[in-house]
Amino acid sequence: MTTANQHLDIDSRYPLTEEQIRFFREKGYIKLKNVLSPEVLEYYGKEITTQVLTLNEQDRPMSQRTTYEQAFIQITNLWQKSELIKEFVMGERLASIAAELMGVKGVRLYHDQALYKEPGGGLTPWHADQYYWPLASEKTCTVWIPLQETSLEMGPLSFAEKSQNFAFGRDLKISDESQARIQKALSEQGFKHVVEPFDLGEVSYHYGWTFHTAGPNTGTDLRKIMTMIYIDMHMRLKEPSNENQKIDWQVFCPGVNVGEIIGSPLNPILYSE
Ligand SMILES: O=C(O)CCC(=O)C(=O)O
Repeated sequence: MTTANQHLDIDSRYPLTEEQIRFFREKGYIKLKNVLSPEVLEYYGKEITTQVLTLNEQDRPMSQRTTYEQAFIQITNLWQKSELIKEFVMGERLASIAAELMGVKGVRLYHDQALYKEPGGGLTPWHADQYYWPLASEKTCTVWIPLQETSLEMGPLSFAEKSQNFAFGRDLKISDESQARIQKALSEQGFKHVVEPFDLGEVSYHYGWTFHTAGPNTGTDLRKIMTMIYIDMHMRLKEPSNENQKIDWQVFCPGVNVGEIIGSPLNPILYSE
C-alpha cells in the first residue's frame, strides 16, 4: 500500500474478538461491519463491474433462463483478468479474517467469483457450496462482499444458522429441487433462517457446508457482489464425488492430483501467520 493509497486499505488486520470467532464456528456464518471502506469498494468495485459487464455472455430475457441463470450473472477468477482485481483478491485483510475464523495457519485462494443479481433476477436456491468442491476437509469459507449497501429487496445472502453439520441436501446442486427439498428439511428441523440487509462495508463469511440462499432482486438496481473462496493452505484434493466436482478440479486446481495439497498456480497462499 503506497502512502497515496492509504485510504485503500485491503491489507491491515481486522480485529476479531473471541466472541466473533466463537459465533462463526458455532453458527456457521458471521456478518462483520466496517471491514472495507467506501473508497475501497468504489475503487475496486468499479473495475469488477466493468469486467463483469464485459465478460458477461448472458443476454436472454429472464423468462428464457433456468432458475440458476435467473439468480445471478456469475464470472469466476476475475483476478486472472485484471491486475487491479488481482490486487484486491490478494488483499490480506479479508484472507486473514478467513484464517482466524477457521482456526488455520494460512489460507489459499480456491477461486473468486462475482455474483451480480439483476433487477428482476430470481432467488438463489438453498444450497451448500461444498457440494461443488473436491476438498478433503471442511476448512473452507466464502467471503461475500457487497459492493453497495444491500437492502432486503436486492436479495442479500441469508443463512440457516448452525446448518454446517446438517447432512441432508449435501448432494443437491443449485436447482428447483435443492430449493424445495432443502427448504423443507431445514424448516422441519427448526433451523433459524437469518435474513438481514448489509451495510456498506459489511461482509459475511460462511463455511462450505453452511446452507444459504438469497431472495430475488425486486429493486431497480443491480446487486453487485464479489466473493472469494478461501481454503486451508494445507487443504488436499479429494476424489471427486460428482460431475461438478470433476469440473471444478479441472478448472480451479488444474494439475493437482488426488491426495495432494491444492497448490496449483491458481491457488496462491493469500495469508499465512
Ligand atoms: O449471491 C448469491 O445470491 C449467492 C451466493 C452464494 O451462494 C455464495 O457466495 O456461496
